[in-house]
Amino acid sequence: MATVRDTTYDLLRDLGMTTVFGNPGSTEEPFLAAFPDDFQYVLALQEASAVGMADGYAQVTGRPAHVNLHTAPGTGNAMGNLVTAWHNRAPLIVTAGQQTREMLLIEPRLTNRRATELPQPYVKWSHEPVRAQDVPAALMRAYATAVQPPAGPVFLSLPLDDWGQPADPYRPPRTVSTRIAPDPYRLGEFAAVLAASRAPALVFGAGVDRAGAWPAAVALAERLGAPVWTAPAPERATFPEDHPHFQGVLPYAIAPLAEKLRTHDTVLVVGAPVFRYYPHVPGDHLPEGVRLLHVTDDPDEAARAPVGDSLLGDAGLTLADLLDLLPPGDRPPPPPRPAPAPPEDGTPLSPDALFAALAGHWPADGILVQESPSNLSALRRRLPITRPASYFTMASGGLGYGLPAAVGVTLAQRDTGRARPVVAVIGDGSFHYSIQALWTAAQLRLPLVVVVPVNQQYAILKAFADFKQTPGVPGLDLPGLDIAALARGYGCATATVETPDQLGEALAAGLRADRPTVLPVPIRTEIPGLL
Ligand SMILES: Cc1ncc(C[n+]2csc(CCOP(=O)(O)OP(=O)(O)O)c2C)c(N)n1
Repeated sequence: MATVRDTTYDLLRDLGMTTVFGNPGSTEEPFLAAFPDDFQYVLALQEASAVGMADGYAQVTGRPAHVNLHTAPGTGNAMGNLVTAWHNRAPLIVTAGQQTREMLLIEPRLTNRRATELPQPYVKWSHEPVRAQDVPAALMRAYATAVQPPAGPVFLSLPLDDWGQPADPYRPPRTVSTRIAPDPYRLGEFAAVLAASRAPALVFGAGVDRAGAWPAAVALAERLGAPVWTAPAPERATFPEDHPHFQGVLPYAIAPLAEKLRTHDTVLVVGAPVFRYYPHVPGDHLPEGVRLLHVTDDPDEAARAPVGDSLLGDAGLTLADLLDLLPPGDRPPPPPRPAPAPPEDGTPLSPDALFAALAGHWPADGILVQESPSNLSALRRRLPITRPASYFTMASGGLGYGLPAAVGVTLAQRDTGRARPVVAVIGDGSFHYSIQALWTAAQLRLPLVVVVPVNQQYAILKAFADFKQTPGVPGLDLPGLDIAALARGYGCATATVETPDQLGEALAAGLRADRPTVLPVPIRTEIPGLL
């Protein structure tokens, strides 16, 4: 007689979910027992890394990823990156073990009290099945919830004695759609506004990359003769950044962002919130007379926008439909933005010099994973992203995502056979939040290269303190950390990098290696401006 465990594995297999990211405990062992040969268990040494890896993996494969956590403490450790997965729109199916049903009333050790509330509000659905026999169907519902727009994480709490129970008859997977087509009438209104616009501007967000819609985004920009910005603080790149229409990333504060749009009369935002602000710089959200049109597949994102008219729709489908509706115009292309001046020479390297060197040695088809807060502007200025699905960071602002995400992205390159090279740039502070992901990369023999700009401080927080005029904040310096020793301790290769040439050599060697390489690079310690 088939057990709940048997049918659950059959369902996972039929859903194509044969990779499990996790960290095991007693409450998970009955699920993991006799782990099938055709499944892969990716062991993380802490749950933050399990979730970050799964998020990167899900984004690259375009499919939900399974994370298996240890009851309440494991879910607690996972929470920061679960917040990120929510904002990243990463379809994660998070399962956590629960104590034996028979004992739950008296709350034995490792009971997950009010299990379904713990991950809230950063999951789309949270459930503990009422009967053991409901576990497979709950998993199917979790899957359907995770992948439908807006995609995101879901949570199931699964009592450990459920797995051996006799199962209901097997029900094969159902399918659901993952894209919303825009309302054609409202789309027609949007197209009419754009066609009549004197000076339209386009603002693209991560939704464009998730939808695989770079070609449609480029075609629309060229059709309209419009400049293109990326929406503030993007978690993915949205447009070829060497295209003459590309103007950069919009600032993440109200007044400076509005200022950038001053010469336009219509702004079309696709696949991003309006807008992802960070420091409060008050002002009007838009210059006077500017009309904003917003395309998103998330009703909540549409509802909370402070300005503009919105249309629910998948970024790719909507852009394709707009192209069908908009006739070729005769607007000249916008003037291209000026190229940055060459960076200054000398050691330690400035962030600009480091990233100019990285760009100079960048591997064809390379993927960048980024968590380097104060150096972000320099990195994005020097290393344009020119291909889709090539840039990943967190949408949330929570550190501890980039390093495990890079491991998940690299593993997905191997598992999908794409074999694209992956380079992570992780600040020397950010490096420590999920550092144990390095061990997983080493065990999996992944050729990930991690560049660590070492400024021995939380520079971005010093910039924020300057901006808010709050001097005297403690805890912003990071002396005495030996990044190379830590990396070696987890099984990674390291090399000394102080010059652009050393970076080139170490990068090439690291991408050819059969294990991860961590490259700490001392950089200058000036504090850049926040905006
Ligand atoms: C989980 C979490 N804890 C704390 C913070 C606050 N925080 C934001 S940036 C930052 C410093 C990052 O330091 P580092 O990676 O060295 O980059 P730098 O600012 O020096 O470029 C901190 C602590 C955060 N964003 N997330």
